Amino acid sequence: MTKKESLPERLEATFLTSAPDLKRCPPGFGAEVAFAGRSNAGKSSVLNQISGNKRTAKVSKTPGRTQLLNFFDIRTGGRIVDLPGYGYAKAAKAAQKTWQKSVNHYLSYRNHLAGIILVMDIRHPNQAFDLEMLEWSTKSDIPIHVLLNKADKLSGGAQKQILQKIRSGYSDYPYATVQCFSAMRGLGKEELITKLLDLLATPIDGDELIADEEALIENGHEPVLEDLLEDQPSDLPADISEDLSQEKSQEKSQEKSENP
Ligand SMILES: Nc1nc2c(ncn2[C@@H]2O[C@H](COP(=O)(O)OP(=O)(O)OP(=O)(O)O)[C@@H](O)[C@H]2O)c(=O)[nH]1
Ligand SMILES: [Mg+2]
Repeated sequence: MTKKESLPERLEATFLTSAPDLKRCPPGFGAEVAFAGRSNAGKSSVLNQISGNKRTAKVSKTPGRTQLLNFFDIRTGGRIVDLPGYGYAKAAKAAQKTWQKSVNHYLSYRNHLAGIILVMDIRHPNQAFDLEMLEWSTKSDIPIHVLLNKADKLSGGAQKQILQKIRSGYSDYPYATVQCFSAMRGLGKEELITKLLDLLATPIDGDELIADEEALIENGHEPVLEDLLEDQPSDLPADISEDLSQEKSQEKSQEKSENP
């Protein structure tokens, strides 16, 4: 995608299926790009912004909304997989373990994984889970693109400052690219769509889903990401702190199924 005029304004995305674990993921078909990140960072909102449809994925003010691996077909080719978030400490431990295991196994063993969009809240970047993802993707040669989401919460100057700081701190992660984004306002959309089209066009070697994850684990293929169940956000710098309770007070009730 070199010519700006040929860049689509949105990537049409159609919900395909939800899977509770790797075994129940659909057979792979083309490249998959996973949206990963802490709970409430805005993964599902990012997908809705780039698909131009607020209803593509379910969004909630309550962290922990996405609890299944949600697959979306992209009309121009490939799939996006909206993953459950990490680090929502208030969720029942057993439930957290179940869905975080499913994320770990998906990332560790899914053949079709071509890249990761790592969504962070720009006000709480580089949490333990984020750094682990960056390290793992670097070791595994999986391209990773970091979105500093909710940029609308900060001034343009503060956005630039944080972007620069994060970029210059990633010298150990040569595959990582970083941008500011706002799922609410669409800021950074062209850059993200360009990146996604590139990743979604990745040729995939070998086709089938690795069906037997247990066998892989027994053979010594440990999942790459481990327990980060209580990865709490660090304190906000005073100049960009804000009342997070406002987000909670706007909470709307959500339907039980994650997607229609
Ligand atoms: N101001 C602002 N709010 C955002 C933005 N992106 C997401 N949000 C809000 O953040 C909250 C969480 O968004 P989700 O998209 O559900 O987050 P998620 O990462 O999918 O969360 P889980 O499914 O729990 O992992 C919602 O209240 C969104 O409206 C953004 O760019 N700006
Ligand atoms: Mg979500």
